[in-house]
Amino acid sequence: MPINAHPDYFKAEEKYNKASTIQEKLIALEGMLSVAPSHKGAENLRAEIKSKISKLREQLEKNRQAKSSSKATFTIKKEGAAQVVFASITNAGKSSLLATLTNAKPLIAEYKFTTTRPEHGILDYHGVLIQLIELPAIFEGCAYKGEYPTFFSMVRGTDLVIFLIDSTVNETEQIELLQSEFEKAQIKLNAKRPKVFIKRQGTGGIEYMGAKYFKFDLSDSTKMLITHGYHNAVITAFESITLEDLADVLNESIVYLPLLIIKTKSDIKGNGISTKTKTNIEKLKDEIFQTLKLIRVYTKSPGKKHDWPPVALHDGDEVATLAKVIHKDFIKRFSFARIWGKSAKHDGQKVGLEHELMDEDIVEIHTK
Ligand SMILES: Nc1nc2c(ncn2[C@@H]2O[C@H](COP(=O)(O)OP(=O)(O)OP(=O)(O)O)[C@@H](O)[C@H]2O)c(=O)[nH]1
Ligand SMILES: [Mg+2]
Repeated sequence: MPINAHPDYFKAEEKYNKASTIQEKLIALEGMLSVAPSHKGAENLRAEIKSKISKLREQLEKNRQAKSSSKATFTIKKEGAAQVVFASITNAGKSSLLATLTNAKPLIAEYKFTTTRPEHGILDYHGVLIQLIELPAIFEGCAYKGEYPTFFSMVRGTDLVIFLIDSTVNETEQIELLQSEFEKAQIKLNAKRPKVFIKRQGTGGIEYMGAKYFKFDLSDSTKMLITHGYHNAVITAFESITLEDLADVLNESIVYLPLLIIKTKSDIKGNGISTKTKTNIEKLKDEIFQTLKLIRVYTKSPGKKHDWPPVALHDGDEVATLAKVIHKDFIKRFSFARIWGKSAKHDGQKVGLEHELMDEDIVEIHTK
């Protein structure tokens, strides 16, 4: 127990001791963390609270998954080359943007919490179809409330999250709120999984490799590993690791997703997008496409103009990937390909299966 903690800390701790459900415990622990001392001496206390939070969130997510496999849950059928989720506080303009970018006709209104279930539509980006989903508005504590856990579980499988930040309201508070609710739902945004790996062993207790990277007392991490059921294991780090990083890695329910932050209502304030004046809408489409790391590749038959629509591939994909997408037998019969565009040294360059493609390349595949 911290000697010099704020009275609020002890109040939160009391709440935690009285809590009976996982949700109540989580809310109390999150309260404890927010008022726990931040000085160096309290580092272990904070790590301990975080580890408890991460274990409970993991438990909550597992319970939810177990429940949802028997009952009908909320799903939106994935369509197109990628899926993108819009999240914001109420009234930031999610529905307006969805209606601007896609064929969807969601309800748009001045009153709060207009959208109560996820809405979706398809953006046609120069022939590449991208599914856009509006999440009902985020509010403090929603991650554990009502249908939100099922909404968030859908987000876990998505390709990109976009925070729409209302320029007419405090921006930092919005970002913090959104980030914290996603974190409660076990979704880390724009973060990389810490480079630490845990391998179970038959015997030998807990061993550490890369000692200089562990920035904590190893007896604390060993305790933590044992509570997660690791009695014999090798822990290898490839970069500096905190106790909190280790707790994250031990929590198998965490997913990592890319994030874009876009400001709305630029016709009133700021330099973001506006659905009223259609400002920066085309730029946003380009940004979505690029952040998804998608590329468009056009196929072509000899002596003809290229086909439409393009095939959507990812940065770094090779001719082989394109061949596989076109037909499963294409690779076997592949002889060579001719390329026009950014990846070609000259028009109609002859290349093999391992040639790396770029956005807007035109490819003519020749078979045996
Ligand atoms: N001035 C201005 N108003 C906007 C813009 N985008 C949306 N609005 C207005 O803001 C209000 C809320 O817009 P919605 O698109 O319904 O916002 P939402 O984020 O979907 O709201 P909820 O579903 O309630 O969370 C409406 O009155 C819109 O007309 C914009 O770019 N400029
Ligand atoms: Mg809406």
